[in-house]
Amino acid sequence: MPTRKHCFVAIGLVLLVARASDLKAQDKARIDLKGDKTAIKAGASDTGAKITQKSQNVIYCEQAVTAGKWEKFALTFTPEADGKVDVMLRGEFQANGVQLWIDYDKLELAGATIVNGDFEQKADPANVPAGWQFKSWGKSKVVRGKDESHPPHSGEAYVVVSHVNCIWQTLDVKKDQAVTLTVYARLSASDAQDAQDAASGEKKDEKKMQATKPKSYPGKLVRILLIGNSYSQNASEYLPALVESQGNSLVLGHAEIGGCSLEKHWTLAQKFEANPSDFQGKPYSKRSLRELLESDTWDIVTLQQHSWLSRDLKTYRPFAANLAAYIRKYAPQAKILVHETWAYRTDDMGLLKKTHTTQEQMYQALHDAYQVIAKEIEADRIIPTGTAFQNARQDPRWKLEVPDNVDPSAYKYPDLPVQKHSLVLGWAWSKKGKATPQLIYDPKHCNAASKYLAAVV
Ligand SMILES: [Ca+2]
Repeated sequence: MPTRKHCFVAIGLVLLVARASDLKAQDKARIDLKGDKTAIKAGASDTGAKITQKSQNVIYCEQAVTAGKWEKFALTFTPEADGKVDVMLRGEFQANGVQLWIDYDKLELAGATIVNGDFEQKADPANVPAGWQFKSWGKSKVVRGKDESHPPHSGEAYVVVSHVNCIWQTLDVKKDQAVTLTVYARLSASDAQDAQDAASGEKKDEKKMQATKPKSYPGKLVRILLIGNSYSQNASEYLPALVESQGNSLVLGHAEIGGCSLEKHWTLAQKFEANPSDFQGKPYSKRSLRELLESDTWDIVTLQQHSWLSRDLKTYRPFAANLAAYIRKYAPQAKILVHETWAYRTDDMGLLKKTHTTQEQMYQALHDAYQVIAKEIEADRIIPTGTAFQNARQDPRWKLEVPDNVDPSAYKYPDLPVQKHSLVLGWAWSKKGKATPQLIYDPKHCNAASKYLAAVV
């Protein structure tokens, strides 16, 4: 029989659980501070914001918000040198993949100067507030007018932003001059509206996105970020022309380095996280993986292993899973696609010859590894480029014809050995870095035929 003590314990547990779920349900506004080579030190918040010093130049500040009620959000930081600090207004990115929409108004600073912190200055034609920069502007907006159900905190305008669709302004700061920021925030009505739309099954989001889609993107628009190497470059080279030929539009982002493995992509992303001003963490045209992930609302992000390593499942772990989690964190809307590489040509004198591996064995091993890893990271789909190549190669109509034991010295420019039905470059003349063309041999990278095939896949 339960004793009275048991009852108290049980009630206590119920209260604890209720409390935990209350805390979990709290929605938060989020302000990020990022010093450009300028170390900044987090100070206190007199409004109870949670302030996290992420690195010596980066501070995250989060504070609970409620719908329909403006609440003060205050924080203090101190620059350790003269320099520049970005103040970014955004919403929390919740663990369930929901990105919150937050209204902000009346941002004021002590210790530094802000432009248009009240969002009253007229926005440009795209409705971006004067003085502010933006990321993924689209559904974010300046709301102007005194709508009685959602009034501004002050003046006639406020801004609506989310985690991905955020705005920022760069401040000039002085060494040891503490900066205090105060702003008013509330859970946006547009967030509540989105939730209602989703619940009622209406596709208003889609309609809104189509309505705000710039005119320069005819037809359907797809945004793809490729995390890969020379193989993803080859495989996507003809994709823009192919998409445009159908009257549609493509935004293609490149997180690519020649010969790059999943491990290297991950290591470089970690370098950026450890120190955002470390140039090694920004290997993609001076941008980091995180900056690329956050630079657009990608529909698809692809992951690809280095071709030589692609046969070996061990080399994918744990880097494919780490990168998938990273993508889900910074591009939560994107589908993750695993982008298959392909086997080398049968006359490859490197990997195939040296490891006594046949083309079919190489294909089967890499295909199996991509399958396993796609399942492990819960990828949305595999792009079966290697399978398409292998199917084409096994078709008797497309049988490769290439002579055995080619002697390069026997060929004079522009003559080439016969290599009918090749799906890779193979023998080719190259002038790269040389005065006269040299006969080179590449059993891995695409020729025009396979670039086309890869783009179609
Ligand atoms: Ca205002």
